[in-house]
Amino acid sequence: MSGAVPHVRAPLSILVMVQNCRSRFSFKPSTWPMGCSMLSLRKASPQSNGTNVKCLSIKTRLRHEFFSALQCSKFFNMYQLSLASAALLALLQPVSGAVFPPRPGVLPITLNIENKNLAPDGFTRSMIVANGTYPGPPILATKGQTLRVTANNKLTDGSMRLSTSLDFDGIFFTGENLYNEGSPFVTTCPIGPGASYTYEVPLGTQTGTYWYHSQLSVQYLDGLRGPLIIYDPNDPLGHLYDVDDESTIIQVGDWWHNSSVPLLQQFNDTGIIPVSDSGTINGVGRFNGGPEVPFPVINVEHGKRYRFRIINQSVRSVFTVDFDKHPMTVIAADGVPTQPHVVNTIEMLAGQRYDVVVTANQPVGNYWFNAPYVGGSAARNPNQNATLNRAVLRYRGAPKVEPQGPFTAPILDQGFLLESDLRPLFPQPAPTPTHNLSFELVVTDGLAVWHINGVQYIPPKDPTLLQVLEGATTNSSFNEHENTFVFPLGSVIQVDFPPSDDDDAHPFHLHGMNFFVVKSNTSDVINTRDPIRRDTVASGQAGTTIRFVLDQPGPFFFHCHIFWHMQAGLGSVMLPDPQGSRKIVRPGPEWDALCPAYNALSPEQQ
Ligand SMILES: [Cu+2]
Repeated sequence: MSGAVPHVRAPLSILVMVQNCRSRFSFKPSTWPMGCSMLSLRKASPQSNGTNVKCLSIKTRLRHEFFSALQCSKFFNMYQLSLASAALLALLQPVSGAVFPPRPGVLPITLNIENKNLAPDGFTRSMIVANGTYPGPPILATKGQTLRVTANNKLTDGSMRLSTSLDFDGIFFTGENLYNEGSPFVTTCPIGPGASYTYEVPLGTQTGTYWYHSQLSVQYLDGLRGPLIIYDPNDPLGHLYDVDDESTIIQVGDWWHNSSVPLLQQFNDTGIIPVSDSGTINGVGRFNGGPEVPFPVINVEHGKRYRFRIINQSVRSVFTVDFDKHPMTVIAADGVPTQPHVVNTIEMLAGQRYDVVVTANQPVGNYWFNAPYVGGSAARNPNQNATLNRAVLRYRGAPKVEPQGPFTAPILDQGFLLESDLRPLFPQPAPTPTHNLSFELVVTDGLAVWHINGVQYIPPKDPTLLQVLEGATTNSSFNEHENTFVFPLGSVIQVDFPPSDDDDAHPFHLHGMNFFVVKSNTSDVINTRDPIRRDTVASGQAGTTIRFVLDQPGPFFFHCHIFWHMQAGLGSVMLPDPQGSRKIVRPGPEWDALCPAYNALSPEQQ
């Protein structure tokens, strides 16, 4: 990559054209409003050796109304990274698939998604893993970077889905970049076996604890899940801890010995979610009667303070975590910093994350980290023993033995985290809603069928975003089962989940943004003054109310993070401003190719 770097006065409207097979840009620059920075576009020249350059033209007009003062820097980042690098450079990339060298600010990651026999809890099974490990390799980014994640689908084992798609759980997406968001049949089509896709994900100003997983069907139960951490070099809570690195990531999840395709068939046949065989902590677990797989070890040093980033990567189960004799100071929920709040025990639903600080201030020794779990009736699966899900917190200098004493179940009435007790570090009042929705979640007894207000979500063949690009504009553009709600840009949506009598609380998760938890399932208090913001919230027996601002156009998936429930119908799509989406979203040819390729696959290959 070489050539001139034309500096363009940052534009109010810009016309970008790439013509023919050579890199000819024509700009129609004018000036940025509100003093945005200069925009620089690096011109990529075609390879002089005559390699084919993709022949495409792109015409983008950016509208003035997107450049409010608040959005200025956000938009600038997005523009520079998404449009300039992703669209222009991708278009000019030789068809042979040459890889751009790493650039400052870009974090290139390759995930080879493949089948492999592993035994997380001592039982060997074929799995779906990224780069050979369960959980997948940690994606460790720094604030402001752009992830460039190339997923190479090398799946061959037909007992699991052969296609795949990655979700970057909790990461914010702009309307322009929504096509890289990875939700099958909402913003994209799955990646078929043998195919690849590169997700370009600018992280903007986001920081915190996130994760990635397959978003296709219940495929992530086969192992395709891993952490995604965005470190903040100027963390406002950085003075509270000494250690925050790969060793302080704690991933818990439920685990099955069978594969997702037969398990899903079993669910569809009976209406009963298959109960997991075990749980894992950082990919290691035990089951009744299984081998004594060594418990995972979390190493600490006396006197130091550790920022543990705890991620519930389960497909269904609720995990309740505590450290024996070590209280936890909660400092973030779902990536959003909170005012420090000391607890002993935290209940985590599927998809939720908590960052906690733990001080290694006990006598040098070994202590249990307990993570028992609940997901359905354990009596249905004799393999399951939730009390075997634990790890060893080991002080430096302690003997390499298991902690003394029995496993102790967490004491629920003492120091138990109530979500409603959390306050954001930077409080904002909840905005006033412009639209109200009420989501009543009802199961059909004996069937794997769930409804939201009587509607079972069934994904369309063409992703919502593709339909938008092809002209879908109103609620009636979508069939009932797409459960899609069109709103004007800037709408503030309030969603009420009325109290339910379900055994499971449903962890509702919104893609691409987070929401204000105005009423938590853990409290009767309505808090519009300083509610926490998160992206996955329990809706259950006490009722829950959330609000979110739809300030980016395009379809955002909103679903239960118990993927069995999502698969059975607990899904919906928030669709602000489809016309606006159509004007600004410009997926590249790699995205365009996904649906035709997927639709051409046999059902077994999908
Ligand atoms: Cu659910």
